[in-house]
Parts: sequence; C-alpha cells; structure tokens
Amino acid sequence: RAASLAWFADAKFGLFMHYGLYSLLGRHEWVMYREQIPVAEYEKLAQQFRPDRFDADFITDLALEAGMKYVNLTSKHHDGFCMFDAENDGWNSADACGRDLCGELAEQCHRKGLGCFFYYSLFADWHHPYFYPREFNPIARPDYAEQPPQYKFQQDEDFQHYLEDATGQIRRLLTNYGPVAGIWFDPLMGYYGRPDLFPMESIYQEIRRLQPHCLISAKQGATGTEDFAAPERSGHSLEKEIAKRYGDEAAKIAAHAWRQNKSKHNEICDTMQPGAWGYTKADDQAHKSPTEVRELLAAANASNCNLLLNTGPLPDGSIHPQDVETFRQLGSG
Ligand code: FUL
Repeated sequence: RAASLAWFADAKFGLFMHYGLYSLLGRHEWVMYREQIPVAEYEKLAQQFRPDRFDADFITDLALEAGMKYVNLTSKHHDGFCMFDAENDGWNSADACGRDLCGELAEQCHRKGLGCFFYYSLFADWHHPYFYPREFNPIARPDYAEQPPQYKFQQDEDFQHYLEDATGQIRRLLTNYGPVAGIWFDPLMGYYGRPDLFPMESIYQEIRRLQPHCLISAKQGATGTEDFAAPERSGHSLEKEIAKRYGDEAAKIAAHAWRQNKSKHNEICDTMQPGAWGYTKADDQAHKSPTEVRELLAAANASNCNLLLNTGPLPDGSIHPQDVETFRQLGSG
C-alpha cells in the first residue's frame, strides 16, 4: 500500500460525483429522507432513470483537463440504489436502465490513468429492509408517520442480512471493475449510533485481501485504521457534535479515530453547489467559481490534504454546464 499512499499524497486533486435517483428530483441527495417520500413511491424513480448523457469518456477528459488525478462516484448513496450491477433485486442502475455506471467510469479511468474510487454508503441505507431503525440513530431512516411495510429489522441479529448484502456489494466492486484506487465509506454519523454493529476491521481486511492496493477511508475515521481521513470542507474532528448526538462513549471512539488519522495525508471534500452534493435546482446559479476552487485547492494542499471536489450531475447524467466551464478554466491556468 505504500505506493498507493505515495500516489495519493501526490495526487492533490480529485473529482467527486453524487449521481443517483435523487438527481431526478433536483432537491438534494437527502430528498427521500427530508421529504419522507414513501419507499414504494421513491422506488418508481428507478423506472424513470435515463442517464443518457452520462458520458464517462467526457467526464474523465474533463477531470484530466482540470488537473485532477482521480474520480470518485457514489456507487451507493443513502437511498441504497446502486450505480453498478449489484445483483440486489433490481435496485441498481443495471437493472433499471441497462447501464453499469461504475463500470463505465472504471473503464475510462483505467484507460486514461486516473484513479477510480467508489463512495459507498455503508452507515445508512434507507431502502434495505434490515438496516437498523431510527431509535438507534435518527439518520438511519426517514421519519415516516408509520413504519413502512418494507422495513423488517426487529433485533440486532437482523442486521446481519444488511451486512451480508453490503459486504457482497463491496466485494463485487472490488472484483468486477479492475483495480480500485479506494473505497470511501459514509456517512460517518450513521456509524456512531451503533458502532458495535459494524465489523469494520473485518471489512477492511477483506478489502485489503481482495485488492491490497486499494485505499480505505471513512470520513474522519471509524476505527482510525483507515488509510486516510476525508472530512467535509475543513479538516476537523466531529467529536463535539458526536458527543451531543450520541453521547460520551461515541465521542471517545470518534476522538480515538481522529487522533489516529489526523496526521496522515488526508483529503478534504467540498462541493460546487452550496449546501448540496446531488443536483439541486434551487442552487442552480450559485456554483463555486474558478477563483474559489483555486483557493480551496491551495488551502487543502497547504494543510497536507487533497481536495475532492464534487459536482452533482443533472438528471440525464450530464455535468452541470457551469461546472464544466469552471473545470476547464482550472486547467487553463
Ligand atoms: C455526507 C452525506 O450525508 C452527504 O449526502 C454527502 O454524501 C457527503 C459527502 O457526506 O455524510
């Protein structure tokens, strides 16, 4: 892994993309949760998913033009919908529209020498029947007035069904798409509700067994044994917030992980649209400018971090025209 870590420390700049069913609604990637959209209704979005203008060749050219060295796509966000052939009862892009978007991106990355990372929402899944309930952590499920019939978790053992499926999907990402530069777990807050339910070390071991070069991150860190931390916007610990929400025990775990991780070569993630990672119509005018991006990049690099800069593709998978323009200008000086 030493070579991967050295490569990562040199890379400085990467492209992040939040693309999924939520993009169709254009109201933030947490739209299912925020608006308490019933599971059955949200599922209908899969039939409307037409990523006709998701063009991995174009995206990877654009990343190169901007001076980026890697690309990270949401292989599964909190709605549980997979952007690859996940073999999970149809809840994925391959079944929905015959496109394996992670595969398409991986192929272009490999062709052009870009690192290929996959974001994976391990600590929240609003669709899987056996993810844990809100009582453990309010972000685990939308706050529906009544428990939807699709949600089946009753006791801790049930979580195994979720873990088996999630680890199966991670294994698939690591065996079906060539060399993966890194797996990026999220949302860290989901971990602190019940950290005991997640066998992180064995998941990390399995990743390293399958692809020894693959880097691992879980935001500020779940165990502290991640290869790098990737806090949002500024390199800080979440300890106080975690203490407030989940108590002192959780804060201790967070503090330990952050102590282990903070001196590594890390990554700061930020997004072109203020306040959102997935395409959000309301913020259409307010994307970051090339000057702002240059400042963020310089600040991140000066603090021993890469910048992972997010764009939220439009419903059809095309990159927002303002961001295309900005990324091109970055490359031209
Ligand atoms: C957070 C998520 O909840 C956001 O939706 C986004 O993916 C951001 C990068 O991480 O934890």
